[in-house]
Amino acid sequence: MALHHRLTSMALLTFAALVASCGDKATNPNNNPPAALELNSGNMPTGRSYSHTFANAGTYNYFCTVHGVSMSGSITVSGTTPDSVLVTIGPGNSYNPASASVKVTGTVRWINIGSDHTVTSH
Ligand SMILES: [Cu+2]
Repeated sequence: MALHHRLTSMALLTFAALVASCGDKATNPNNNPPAALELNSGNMPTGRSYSHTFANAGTYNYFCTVHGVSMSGSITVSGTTPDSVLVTIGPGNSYNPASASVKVTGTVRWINIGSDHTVTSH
């Protein structure tokens, strides 16, 4: 009886430790799924455009997943103007302008006049 009671207590303690362990993992931000990308155009063949409206101020860096970080750009979101900005992709592996600014709640539209590219946050 005493042995059985001790084993049951050990089993319960082990179970409680496992539950606590799982709880710790669930609240560990390092194990959370990655946040959705702010910019994620997917592949853009020539002629394709992609638009994104920025809700929050900040600097948003992006690159082309086809050509790597050597093809990069950034959007600065701040202030009250302009309402929108156009970024041309190409010719060549470049965003023009590479750095652009738009107001908070403003929209950036990329239009691709080159080969396949993407607009992807990094
Ligand atoms: Cu590219």
